[in-house]
Amino acid sequence: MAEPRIERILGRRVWDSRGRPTVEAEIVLDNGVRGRAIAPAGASTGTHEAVELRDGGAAFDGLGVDRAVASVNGEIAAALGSMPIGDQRAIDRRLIELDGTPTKVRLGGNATIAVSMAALHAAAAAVGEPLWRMLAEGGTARLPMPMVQIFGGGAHAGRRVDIQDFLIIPVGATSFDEALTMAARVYQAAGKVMADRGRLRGVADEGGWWPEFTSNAEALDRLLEAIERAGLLPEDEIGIAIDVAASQFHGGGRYRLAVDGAELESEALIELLTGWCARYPIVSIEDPVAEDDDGGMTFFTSTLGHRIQIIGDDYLVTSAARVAAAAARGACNAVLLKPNQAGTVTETKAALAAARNAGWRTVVSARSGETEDVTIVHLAVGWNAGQLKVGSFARSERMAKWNEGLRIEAAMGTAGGFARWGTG
Ligand code: 2PG
Ligand code: MG
Repeated sequence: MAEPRIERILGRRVWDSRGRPTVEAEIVLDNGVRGRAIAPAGASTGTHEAVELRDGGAAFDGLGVDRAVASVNGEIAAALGSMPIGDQRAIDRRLIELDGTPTKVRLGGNATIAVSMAALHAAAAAVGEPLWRMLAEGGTARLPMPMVQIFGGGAHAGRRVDIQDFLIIPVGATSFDEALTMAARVYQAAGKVMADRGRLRGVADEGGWWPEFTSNAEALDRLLEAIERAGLLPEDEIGIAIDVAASQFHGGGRYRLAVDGAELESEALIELLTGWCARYPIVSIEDPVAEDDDGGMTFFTSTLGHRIQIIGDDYLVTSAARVAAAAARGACNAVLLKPNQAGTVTETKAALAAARNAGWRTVVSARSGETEDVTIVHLAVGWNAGQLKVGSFARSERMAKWNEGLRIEAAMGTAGGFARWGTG
């Protein structure tokens, strides 16, 4: 039987978890099989990442996606029409060439990633396999260790505190299901910790509790309290992770921690974070310094890289070239993989390969603006990425991902594996 080919590509405007417009792409093959995906959207975006094409103007505060949807229905549909669905690399190459810019500013990274991921879904549906299994290509597929936000912050919580994410990693878990159960306990306990202090004010963008704190460090104190209140052991069962997202409070060579009333140079910020690592069971820090602070990132990694995971997000923007360059200068030991930062699935996979090449760990991640789309869970499992970060343990755009992981774990049965902490 002839290989199925792309017959139609449909772009449409749908809405994300912040009630903002985003792009959905649907691919219809000539045998009637379909694949669909939705682009997510960041709030703390890196300067070097693929551009979300937005319309500007008055409507939706300039965040309309009519131009990106038009890219899908127009140029992209015409260029990809009749391509065989089985060759993702060729499809992504055509998208990259068609756009012709380093950051996909012409067609829109939101248009290209929606189409690229829709193609993956169509390809899996065409061979009748779950996406994760197709992506594993017969190799090892494992459920990832979850990284779960408990308190929001930074750009996801009106900058109520400066640090963006206060998260936990259930390092003692031996299965995905057990890891989520532990995360659920800490999440609920954290809510009680806030309620007891009369500080429960709802949740931030990714479902983490609103950070009603008097300092950044207080968030860590309350997180530790929540872990203990949940009846779990800090360090042995639950590790703490933070996403500093330092670019967000960096300017003119200084870091302004508004809630702490402090203005620090790179070295002082690193000293502060190093102090936190001594006081709290922190196992992972993301973007400890700003996206262009190469010296700071190398220094931080040389100081703490042997003890904790140091993730580059805005710093690496899911770029294989930036990962390789960072590895060469001894900056970071892990990469955050956000498909829409790269703009295609193939480029995301290349960043993962570059990280593996450097001996790094890899963390597949959602964005702060999400939807019911669960593609990233399949990427994390099928590529055996090791870790998955999708925000907190509330709001259905987050729970859709965790629940998809549970379904995959159940489908894998006894043959399934779980990326225990320390096993990459
Ligand atoms: C991050 C992400 C997800 P955003 O910084 O890691 O938490 O945030 O999607 O806003 O870039
Ligand atoms: Mg980040």
